[in-house]
Amino acid sequence: MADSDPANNQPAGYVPPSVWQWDKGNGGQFANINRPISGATSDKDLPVGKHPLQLYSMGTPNGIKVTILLEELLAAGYSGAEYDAWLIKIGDGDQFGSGFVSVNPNSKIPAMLDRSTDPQTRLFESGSILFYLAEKFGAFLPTEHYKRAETMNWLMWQMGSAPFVGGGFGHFYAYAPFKIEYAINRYAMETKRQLHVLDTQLGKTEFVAGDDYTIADMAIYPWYGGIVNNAYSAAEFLSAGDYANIRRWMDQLEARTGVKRGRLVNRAADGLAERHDASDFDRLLAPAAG
Ligand SMILES: N[C@@H](CCC(=O)N[C@@H](CS)C(=O)NCC(=O)O)C(=O)O
Repeated sequence: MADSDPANNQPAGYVPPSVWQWDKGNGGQFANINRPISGATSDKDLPVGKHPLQLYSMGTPNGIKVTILLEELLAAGYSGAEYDAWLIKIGDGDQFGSGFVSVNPNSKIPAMLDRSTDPQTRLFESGSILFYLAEKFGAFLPTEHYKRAETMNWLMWQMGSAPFVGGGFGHFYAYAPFKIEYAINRYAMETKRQLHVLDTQLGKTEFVAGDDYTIADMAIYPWYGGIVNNAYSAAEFLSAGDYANIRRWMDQLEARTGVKRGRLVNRAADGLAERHDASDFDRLLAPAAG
């Protein structure tokens, strides 16, 4: 551990104890659902609808990656991608119900069941879900060797990088109970570095992995497009308007029906809490009368 004068620590005088103890009341947003152990805290079955694919999720950046892909598949005519989307309220701890934990032992959305296979297939980790669906339907994942590898490069880049944006920058800038300059500077630097990586790539290619629109775009857009769209109210702080290539790519994606629909799913406040049929979107996406 780097040497430091405890007087400069935050809070002043803090010295990490030899054995860490769980302080339930740390005051940060989400403190009530964070625990140092895994597993179910209540017995609760998951609902099951009529379609083969059952999605248990919430309309966060990790959640909408999957609903964008499902809506893109449906828009492209893959009717087997019909799905029921159930809302898992992570702020209320729904991810710790026994049914959810049996699908995702990591207690995080998104999670999915494919009931068309025997035995049925459980899915967790958004990148794994995107890959599974792209393979199952043979769509949005190129088959040529180089293009497929490049798509997976960028999908894995997103899965490895975005936790620094959400769990790092977003947490310390927006959710921590007080502002820590060191932490905010560290993660703002890394978030801007990642935005620059993406902007540079999109200066060379139409979509992230090349000429084709793929699951890599669907994974990356909710996070980095989210920052440009002012997630954490941080667009100005991060000068997000400077990334013109990201903006150009976002405009292309946001014009797509699949992206428009996917962004609305499992959002109780400003979209569809649940989604069971394409007609569920009608009241939200219908042109305003008059
Ligand atoms: N690496 C996971 C991350 C999933 C994740 O962090 N989900 C968050 C919401 S975006 C969650 O469920 N949080 C609830 C909790 O931490 O208890 C993925 O990509 O699926």
